[in-house]
Parts: sequence; C-alpha cells; structure tokens
Amino acid sequence: MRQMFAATLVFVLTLTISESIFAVDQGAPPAAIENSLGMKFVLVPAGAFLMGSNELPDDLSKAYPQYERRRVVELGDEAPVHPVRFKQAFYMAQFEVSVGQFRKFIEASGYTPESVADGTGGYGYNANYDSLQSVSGDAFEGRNPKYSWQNPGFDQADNHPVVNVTWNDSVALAKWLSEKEGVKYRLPTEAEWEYACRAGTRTRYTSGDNPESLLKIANVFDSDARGYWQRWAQFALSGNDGFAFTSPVGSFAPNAWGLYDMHGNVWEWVSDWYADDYYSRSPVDNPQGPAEGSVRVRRGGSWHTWALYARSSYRNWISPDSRYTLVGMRLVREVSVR
Ligand SMILES: [Ca+2]
Ligand SMILES: [Ca+2]
Repeated sequence: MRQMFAATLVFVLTLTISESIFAVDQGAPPAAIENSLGMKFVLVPAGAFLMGSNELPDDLSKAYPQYERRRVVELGDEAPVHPVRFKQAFYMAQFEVSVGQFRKFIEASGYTPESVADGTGGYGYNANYDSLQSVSGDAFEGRNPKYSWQNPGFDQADNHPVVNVTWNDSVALAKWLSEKEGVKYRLPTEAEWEYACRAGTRTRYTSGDNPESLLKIANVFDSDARGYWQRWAQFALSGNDGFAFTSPVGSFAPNAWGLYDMHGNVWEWVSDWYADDYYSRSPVDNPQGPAEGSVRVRRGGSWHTWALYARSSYRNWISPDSRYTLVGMRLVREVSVR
C-alpha cells in the first residue's frame, strides 16, 4: 500500500512539474475578481493533487473514539486515493453565497426558490421541537412552508450563508449570473471542491489532523452548539468556535489559497452526481463525476456537523431538490479564454 501511495505521489508531482514547464503566459488572469453581486473570487491554480482518503477504520476509531464503529466503517467511498489534475486554473468564490447575495438574485431575476415554488417549504430550528418525537428523527422541524431561505428559524444577517436552498436553486443562480455577466458561473465539481479545500494539504483538515484544530478555521458542532442539542453532546468539539448557529461568512482564518469556511458553516452543493465507487474509475483529468445518478454531492460540513464529517475528504449526498438548514453553496467562475 505504501509503495502504491509513493508511486502515485511521484505521478502527481510529475504531472505538476510538466504543467509548469509547458505553461505559457498568455496574459495572466487577475488573481482576484469581484462580480456584480459582490461575490469575491480567487484564482485557483492549475495543478494536480491526491483526492480522497485511504484511512482505515481502526485509525479513524483511534482518532475519533466517541464515534460508533459503524460510522468509521461507512467511509469507504473516500477511497481509493487517486490523482486528479486540472489543466486550467479556475476562480473559486472565497465565501459561501450569503443571504444578501441570494436576495439580490431573487429580486433581480424573479426566480422562485424551489422551497417556495413547490409549496412544501424548508426546515427550521424550533426550540420546542423534539427530534426524538418526530418520525424522521431529523434534527430540525420540516418541511414546513413557514421555513425557507428567508427563515431557517434562527437569526441570520445578510452576511450569513444562505441555507434552505436546493441544488436546482444553486444552478439557477449560476445560470442567471452567467447570462447577466457573459462569463460562465457554475457549481464546482467535487474534485475542484476538494482540491480547493485542501489547498496543498493532505491532512484531515486544512488545519491539521486534530479535530480541535477546526476551532480556528471553521464553525462546526462545538461546545456552543452542544447546549442546544444535548442528544449529540458526545460529538461536540470540547472547545468553542463562538457560534451555535451560522456565522457571518469569512469569520475564521482562510486556507492557504484564500478560501474561507471550506470546512463548516454550511454544506456546499457541488455539481457531481454521487456514486460510492466513483473514485475507483475516476479519470485523472478534470473529473466530472458519474454521467448519471439520483443524488447530488455536498461537501465540507456545516455549523451543525460533527468533526468526523467535516474532513476534507468526506462525501455526503442527497436529492437535488432537498433543502435544509445546513446546506448552502459557493460558485466557481471559469477563467475566460482570451
Ligand atoms: Ca459552532
Ligand atoms: Ca462551508
């Protein structure tokens, strides 16, 4: 296994070096861009990385002793670690899409979010709701038309990340922006997302392997949140990050490539369909995910997510019309070819 890993690493380094040798400067794109909705983007360089995780359940159990065995066994879809290469740089939004930005989109486009259009609403926090009494066991009340991107049941200022938005809503925003600005916006692919999240790291988090290291860089399920959900107290970080619910985007330190909240705050939709065996057949160059599927991938964990599920390699999935208090988005803007 170790030899295979070393061989893969050499392969990736070779890919990276060959990229830089053959790169021709055709008028370098700017390092940062702000668009018409006030979204800030940074240039993520072309290059290669190792995607996924080969960590064994025994090792994860040692690192996360409070989790039941089944939880660490269920993570096999993160393997095998495999090389991925991007021949083109792309712009990644530095921040999750905010409530204020989503409102501007709604007002300017006339778009009706899916939770409103289908009349079933979203999910929300209700202090009187008891998850143990609900059929679904959901941590939040819903679906209910009283909840939507405008009301997740807890206070959100305009600089908080928008939630209760579907994959389809996210694609609609990207399409509208693309038409408005004449530049292509879209959701990141799952591979782009992990490449941008890792920003050169191979550790569980960009802050290292220790779950408590998240406190400096992410809003996750911490000791502040524990007070609201005692049922899951054992999974809370022992320290506190200052937020029991969503935090204003960019409240924590960015990763090495200038991206904020890649871990935590809200889950982020990516463009890929999900397949648990995709990594064993993924192409090296710019993988787009399976050609078809029934559920879409989301990444990074949220303000309510336990540390095991906020790791860089963790994959989650759900139907594209689902909306929840924990799920938002961040966009990619393609580098225009000149
Ligand atoms: Ca928190
Ligand atoms: Ca996030």
